[in-house]
Amino acid sequence: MLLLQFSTSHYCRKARLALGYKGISYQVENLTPGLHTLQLKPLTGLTTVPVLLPQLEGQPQAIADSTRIFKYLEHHYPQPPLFLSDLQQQTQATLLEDWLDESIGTATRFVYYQFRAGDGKVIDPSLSSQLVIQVVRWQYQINSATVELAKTRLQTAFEVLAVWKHQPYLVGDQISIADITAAALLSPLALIPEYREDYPWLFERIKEIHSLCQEPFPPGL
Ligand SMILES: N[C@@H](CCC(=O)N[C@@H](CS)C(=O)NCC(=O)O)C(=O)O
Repeated sequence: MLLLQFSTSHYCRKARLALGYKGISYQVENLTPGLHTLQLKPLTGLTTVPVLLPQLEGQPQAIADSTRIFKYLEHHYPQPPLFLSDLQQQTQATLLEDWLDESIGTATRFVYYQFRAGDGKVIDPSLSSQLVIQVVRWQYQINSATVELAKTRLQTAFEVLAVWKHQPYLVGDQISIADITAAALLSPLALIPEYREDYPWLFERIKEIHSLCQEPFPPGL
């Protein structure tokens, strides 16, 4: 099995956490941002990573999008489960996953790249790194106004995810797609000191989930 990814992408981290939790052995291929479209478009019709190539007879050639990757893995590798057996709980986990994907993963990206272009420049001040950051900021229209909106969305996320303060899992009594998605998509904030100081419980859970999924901790943790 091969995972096409960007090494720093939090959506690719999400796919790796699921693969790791299920104990599936796989290899990764790190694509070059910019050139990635040439490889992905003919394969999936999309331009985003992660893309999973099962490389198995009778199975799809390529699965694009982290949500579809979850579904593929659960179907073909049901043990240990990431979907909850209680239907109502699974619906809640699905809703959380979709909201985290569509709203919070993007908000994290905005706040993270704003930080890396400002106070966080010291993390990697090299010209090549700063160039990539500027291209991403241009690609996603990341500026002080859009970052303010993203920060407001993150505040909502901290309120919703505060469940983690009192219980190990967001829904039910076992890890689910909601926990994995939250752990991956909020992980870039670990490099931003204010968030680390204000939400220590969040980063403790992120570490726990990474350990459960045998995935190295994200930068900053
Ligand atoms: N909904 C997608 C989002 C993935 C995504 O946004 N990937 C970014 C990297 S973090 C990407 O591939 N961007 C490149 C592009 O859009 O061309 C998923 O869950 O897989």
